[in-house]
Amino acid sequence: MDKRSKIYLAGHRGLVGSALKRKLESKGYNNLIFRTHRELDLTNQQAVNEFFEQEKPEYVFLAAAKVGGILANNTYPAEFIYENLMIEANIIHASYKYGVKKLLFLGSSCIYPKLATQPLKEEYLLTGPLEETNEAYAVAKIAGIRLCKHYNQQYGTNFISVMPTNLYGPNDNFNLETSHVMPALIRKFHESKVNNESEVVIWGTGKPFREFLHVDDMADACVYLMENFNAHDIGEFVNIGVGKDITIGELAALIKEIVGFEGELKKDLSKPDGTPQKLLDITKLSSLGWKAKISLKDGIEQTYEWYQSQIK
Ligand code: GFB
Repeated sequence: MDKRSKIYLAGHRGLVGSALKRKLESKGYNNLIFRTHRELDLTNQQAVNEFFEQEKPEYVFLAAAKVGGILANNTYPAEFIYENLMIEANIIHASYKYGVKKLLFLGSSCIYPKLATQPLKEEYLLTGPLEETNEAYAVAKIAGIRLCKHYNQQYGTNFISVMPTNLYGPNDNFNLETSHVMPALIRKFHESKVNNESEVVIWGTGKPFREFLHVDDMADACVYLMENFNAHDIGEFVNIGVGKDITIGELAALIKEIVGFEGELKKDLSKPDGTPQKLLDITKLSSLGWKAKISLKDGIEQTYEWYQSQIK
């Protein structure tokens, strides 16, 4: 990839896509192309083929996806499986058909079996049953990994897959029904503080462990891999994480402190816990020479500042 390469960034307005856009632009890549959802429906194969035929991108970052937190995944599984399968299949196939030099596909740590040994090594893929709350999304993401693998195998393409842990940061979805835990808790603690409320409700038991990576670190890792490696260096895919996790209860306590809320925590046990733990093994990533730089505390403080700037 050189600075003038034509790079298509799919999903440039989302959490990961917008971070990739900031990272690529700050590194001087000056031939980036984007389309909004309204301009290009990525679930429409014909529209995607026409776009690739016309634009002929040289590199693709596939950060477009239907994503959401535990409740959204559990409530709309048909949308999660259908939209993600269509987006991946259309973009990956068009990238092969129109000669893209390298593509980066983003998966998720929920692809691993629910009760896999921790930390999760890449080779644990498809060794056991998935977590029920996000099975639809996970199956779609596993299909994306295998599309890349088999296109590389049969057609000699250069499609890389990466599996990030739970991500957070600017441009996240802060809708309390559909978001992930991090933006939900930042918003809940903030609103309770501002409204002088006495308690904040967290979903589930607070016991599950989650690993959190700031999206600017994620973007940095993705660009680093695209600049320095090819699919055959990486193997089927590589985990992207920090190698450390905390419980949801500990996360809530940390956000409470950062926001400065002084009331109590209450648990809503009618909401699901999801998978008990999904800590990524980052041995392969470390051996490729990358590690995260943003601490969890700094990352949450920065994200809270961003959130406050948006609601003014
Ligand atoms: O982030 P989250 O929605 O998704 O939930 P997953 C993580 C944990 O936080 C669960 C708890 O145990 C939730 O019950 N939690 C506590 C909350 N309070 C809240 C709250 O107010 N909102 C939310 N959303 N959770 C998703 C998958 O799983 O992770 C996706 O569904 C994807 O497919 C994504 O893989 C990264 O970590 O459980």
